[in-house]
Amino acid sequence: MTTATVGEWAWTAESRQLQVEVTSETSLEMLAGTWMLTDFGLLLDGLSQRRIEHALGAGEGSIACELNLANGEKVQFVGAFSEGKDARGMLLSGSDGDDDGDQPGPELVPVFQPIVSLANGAVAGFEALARWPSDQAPSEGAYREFNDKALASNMLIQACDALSTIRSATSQDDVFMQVNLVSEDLMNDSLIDLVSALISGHDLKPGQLRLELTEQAALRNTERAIKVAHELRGVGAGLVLDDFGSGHSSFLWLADLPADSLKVDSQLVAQIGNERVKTILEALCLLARRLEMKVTAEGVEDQGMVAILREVGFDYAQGFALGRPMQLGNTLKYMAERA
Ligand code: G
Ligand code: MN
Repeated sequence: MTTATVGEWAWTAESRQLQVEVTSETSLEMLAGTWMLTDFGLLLDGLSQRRIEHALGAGEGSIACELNLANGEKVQFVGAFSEGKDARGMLLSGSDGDDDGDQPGPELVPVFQPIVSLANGAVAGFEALARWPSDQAPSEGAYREFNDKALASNMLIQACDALSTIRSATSQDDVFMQVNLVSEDLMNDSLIDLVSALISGHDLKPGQLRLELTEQAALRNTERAIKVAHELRGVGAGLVLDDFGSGHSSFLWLADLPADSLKVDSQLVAQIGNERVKTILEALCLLARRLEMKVTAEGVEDQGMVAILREVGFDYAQGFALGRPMQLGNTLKYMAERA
């Protein structure tokens, strides 16, 4: 099932008060009001009571909590802490999607791959990539059995948490984070609200959280994808056109999508030694510049390519030669070593 936004909530830590506003006419209206946390807990089952107490007690980071109401319904609290241990966010109806016959996967964890500026060699940002926790990795092929509809929200929430940590640990205030979206994510009514809550909750600058989209992801409903893309921009997210130059990527898509950045497919980048490919890449970089977009080269496996990429006109490079995808701890070490 697709979740829908049904309201908003705000938590004041000092008074331990939870204010809930329900905007749609559902049986969740019973949650509306200004509650002491202990009273609100009476509407929930025992485990959910402890879950929300724990989440609101954390005082920092993001909140993503599925609650079972005493009457058997489910609701999700999603949001983030702002300054001073107060938090706010939104209320989603329904569950992550484990009640419609699909088998949800175990929670995937993000790893972060550096995206390096070719102008100065500094790490400008990261792409968050989903990985199986090492102790839960399924056997080859089992992966496709799962339909994890909460993947994008989980990745967005965890990636923004990590971005906040990287920002404060490195005092590199403008480092960005790119998160991949697939077509199902574009159909999710709560995506914009989640992105908006994360941007304001983590006090991110415009364009600091960037969503990567492939044309493939949007093929099923291009009109919807373009509408969502504009909405994402409207709430302060950046947009990256992923895998450009491979498969179906067309100039029509480039014309219609309000993207600020272009990621060039690794197959094309790998053939930069071929004169014809180099000419195509030069033209692509020029085109991007005219459209006021930045260009990233993907799959850079050879350190020797860096100078050529700069000369051709790329702004950023990403690939094993510049940094492997790393868990947050190693990402922080990597940043400290380069500082
Ligand atoms: O589709 P997308 O561009 O989001 O895919 C990124 C994938 O490419 C990740 O799974 C990442 O691990 C992989 N990747 C990143 N850098 C390199 C590289 O230098 N070489 C190869 N072969 N794969 C890479
Ligand atoms: Mn990507």
